[in-house]
Amino acid sequence: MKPTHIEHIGIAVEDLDSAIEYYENVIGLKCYAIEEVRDQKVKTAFFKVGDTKIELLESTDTEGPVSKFIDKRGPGLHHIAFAVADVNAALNEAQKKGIRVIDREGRDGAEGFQIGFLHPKSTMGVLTEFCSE
Ligand code: CMX
Repeated sequence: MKPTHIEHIGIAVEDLDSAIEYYENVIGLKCYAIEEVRDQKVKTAFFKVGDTKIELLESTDTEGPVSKFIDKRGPGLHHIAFAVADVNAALNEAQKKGIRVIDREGRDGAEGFQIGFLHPKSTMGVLTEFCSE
């Protein structure tokens, strides 16, 4: 597994509209897509910065991972996502190296990507995602 770049940085927010306003008016980025990802119980907003994206995450369900995260830790940096050629191979390889995976194989994420997560307790506190097109 060799990631090509940081595909996106996920940021948990309480209110998508006001977060979009901040990234547009203060940081100067343009939101180019808003998408609900039912499987992940989130509504997302995307901004491009070079090869990397900022993904804002607003929870759509009080039992969803982002809602739980905000309840426990407050809004803020949620995860880092590495672009890889094959998400299943990357998850497999991490697992073989003794890393605890959340997903054994890729699932559907935003923008048509296949995504899979490594558990933050196994990755020095950083929820880590692999994604492939
Ligand atoms: N980053 C770092 N640590 C995190 C974390 C995060 N994003 N989310 C939870 N944790 C911590 C918790 O605070 C907890 O730590 P403590 O025990 O020290 O308090 C620990 O991880 C484990 O928590 P848990 O109770 O076992 O599990 P949770 O129910 O909180 O779930 C997690 C945590 C990571 C397994 C779950 O959020 C998950 O499966 N995430 C993957 C899916 C996801 O996050 N989807 C949203 C984004 C989707 C997208 O990008 O489209």
